[in-house]
Amino acid sequence: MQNQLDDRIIQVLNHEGEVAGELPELSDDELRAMYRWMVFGRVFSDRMVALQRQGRSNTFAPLTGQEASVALATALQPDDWFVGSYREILPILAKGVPPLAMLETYKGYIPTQYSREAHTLPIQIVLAAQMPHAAGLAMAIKYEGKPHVAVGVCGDGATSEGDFNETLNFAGVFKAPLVVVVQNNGWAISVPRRVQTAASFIADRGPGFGVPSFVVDGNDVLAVHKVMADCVARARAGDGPSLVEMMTYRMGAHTTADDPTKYRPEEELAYWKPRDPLLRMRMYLLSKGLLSNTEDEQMHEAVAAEIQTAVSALDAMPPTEPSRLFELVYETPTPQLVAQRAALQDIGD
Ligand SMILES: Cc1ncc(C[n+]2csc(CCOP(=O)(O)OP(=O)(O)O)c2C)c(N)n1
Ligand SMILES: [Mg+2]
Repeated sequence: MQNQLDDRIIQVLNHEGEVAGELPELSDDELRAMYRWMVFGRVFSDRMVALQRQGRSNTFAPLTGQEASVALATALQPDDWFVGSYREILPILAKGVPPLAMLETYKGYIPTQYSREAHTLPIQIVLAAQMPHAAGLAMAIKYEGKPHVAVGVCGDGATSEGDFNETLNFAGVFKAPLVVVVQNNGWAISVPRRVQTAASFIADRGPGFGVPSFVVDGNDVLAVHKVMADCVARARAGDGPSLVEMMTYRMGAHTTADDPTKYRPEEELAYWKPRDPLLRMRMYLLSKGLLSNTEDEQMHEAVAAEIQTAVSALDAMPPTEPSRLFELVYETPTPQLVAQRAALQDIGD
């Protein structure tokens, strides 16, 4: 049974970084760029956790272990849309949102302008609420007859929300040019994946909605890119949506406000540590002669310096005006919002 399940998981690189499947079409430079983004994600996430601990950032959701998620964006063109949650900041950065704009989010600013330019939406915190937005973007693309696609991403826990299932149903019926992706990282805060569905895979939802589905090794960046490239090509050709389940693991805490040692068995982390997506891609690049240990070190240093530049710019920005909270949803605020804004003003006075 276990083997049958494993057989369904699409892999390009095995855990040792050896080629175990069909390689996607990527140039040496593209492969190196992909790895650099993964390094960027690891360093950025660690830096954000440190900033939060120093009181320089709001709550942050680390992405350590989920760096292969960058490949959710690498098969996209600039005019394709990418929509995700707090866990998808790496593909959002790769889609073109500048690091400083991303940092601003964690200081209370909402970088709407950068998001629009990069064809992304600001990160979603309300679970699965981004999925109907992604379907809406896909339908807008379809109505306008444009050759673009939308990608909507959520976590395993979010698949229990109506929004997720309604998105799949709607996209299937109307053949939306949409790729629905689930980053199954094993946990929804302290709730394990097995409590979300009795099915072997979340991807099993797809056939029930008439949507083709794929299960991919979510720690294998090349496999994720390959599956995404195929699904994006199908959506672009007018053949409708697909569902992709990435089997991955959240190696850190849910957020900086969480302590996973309270609910997660240590053996689980021990199992996943050698399956670290960064390690696998590094081993592959080293074996192909596309990276040396020195180049790897230099890359880490360059990435840290780039992030430091953005952090310094962030530190120079004033704290956000709390009342901005009321500005971005309605053009004309509702009476409730007017009252709440006044109440906030009273607290401030
Ligand atoms: C509608 C809604 N319900 C509950 C929450 C609180 N909450 C925030 S993250 C989270 C767990 C999400 O797990 P998952 O979808 O697997 O994503 P992950 O955090 O693992 O990436 C919960 C319950 C929320 N943000 N939105
Ligand atoms: Mg999860």
